[in-house]
Parts: sequence; C-alpha cells; structure tokens
Amino acid sequence: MERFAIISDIHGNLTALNAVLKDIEEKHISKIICLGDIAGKGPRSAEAIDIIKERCAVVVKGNWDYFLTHVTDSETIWWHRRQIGAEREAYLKQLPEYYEISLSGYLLRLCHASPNDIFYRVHLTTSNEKRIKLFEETPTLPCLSDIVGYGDIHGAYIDNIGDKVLFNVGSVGNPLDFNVASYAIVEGNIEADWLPNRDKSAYGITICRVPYDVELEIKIAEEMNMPELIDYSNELRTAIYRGRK
Ligand SMILES: [Mn+2]
Repeated sequence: MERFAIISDIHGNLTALNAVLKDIEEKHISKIICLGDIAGKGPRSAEAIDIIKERCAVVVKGNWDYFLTHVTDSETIWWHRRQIGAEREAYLKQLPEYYEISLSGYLLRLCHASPNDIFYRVHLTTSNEKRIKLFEETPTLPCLSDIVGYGDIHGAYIDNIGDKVLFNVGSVGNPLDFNVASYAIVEGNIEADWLPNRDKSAYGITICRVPYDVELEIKIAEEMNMPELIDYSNELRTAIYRGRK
C-alpha cells in the first residue's frame, strides 16, 4: 500500500501552502502531486512556483497557469506576471494537462478541470451528463477512467456517478467552501502504467483540512501592494467567491 498527497489551487498563498506541506510531512507522505493554479490571485506566486517545482513529483496545468503565460490586457494579471518572471513562466507553459496511473487496478486520472480541457468546469451540483466528460479518454490512453480527481472549483468533495468515482481535492490557497485549506490523500497499490484486467484491490481517498493564518497572509498581500486586495481578503476570510452576490 502506497500513499501520496494531491494539492491544487495554491494561487500564490504561501502561508497556506507552507501549512499544508507541513501537515503532509507530519503524515510522512513524500510523494505530492499538484493539479495546477499554482500562481496568481495571491501575493507570492514566484515562491509558490519554486516550492511546487521542487517538492512535487507531478504538476499539471491550471487555467491560471495558462492566463499567466498568455497575452492579456488585465493589469492584475500583469502584476502577478512581473512577480513570476520569464523562467518560471516557461515552466508553467510546459506543464502537461493530465496525469494517469493505475490505483489498485483502477485507472485514475488527475487533472485541473477536465483531462482534455483546462477550462471545462463542473461542480458537485452539475448534472451527471456534464460531469461524465471528466472520465473520457485521452490522446495517450484511449480508455475511460474509473476514478477522476480534479481541482479548479476550490471546493472539495467525493462523489460517484454509477461505479465511477469523482473527487475534488479543494484548494490550498483560496478555498471557497469554507476558509480552511484543503488537499487529498490517496492510498492503494500504485503502478505507473495502467493495464486492463489487472486485479482490483482496496483503495482510499481522504480529504484533509488544514487551518492556517489567514490574517498573516492578508497582511503580506497588503505590504506588497497587491492589486484586488479587498476581493482577495474577503475571499480568504469568508470563502465566498468575489463574483457571487
Ligand atoms: Mn483556481
């Protein structure tokens, strides 16, 4: 039985990232997979990218990793881009869009929003008809997955559509379900290559919540004169998305 941690949506919130990494270390888990949106929104994107690059075995691309590496007229995006610099931007640009492994004989796919489209967004309340798209085949492996884990929506859950399991790891740096950082731990028999007809065995998926110093993070963003500070502070404190009234 092996274990690994899955983190996502750090968004430059280093205070939350450090708290989550400490919790993972205390659980003696060494393998970490990141599902993207490392940077942007929060003040310390450069440091977050450096740590993720160093600590994570696999990193997939999020929609913000795309925004931060493409032309935009948003002043806010440019502020975050200036923090990152050209070398880290090149790193974000080359990230893959999904990762697939065999978990206890089941095909597990991990992605930011969906395996073939980083902008395809589904929530727990989205219809099964739309959510089932997340199980579709990929160019590298033309098989439907059994289990899919994703990020993007900043709200953790574990659900099933028939015998297919869908889970969201939530967000480290910008949780929008409640204002405590979240990540997931997966355990089972892990093989790098997935093969059909392999014996199935037990596996587990756990959502972990880690409190961190929200006010310290806001103070740092304030000291750095980060744009959209009020929206950021409100989101960290209330876990209510700025676009939602
Ligand atoms: Mn995000």
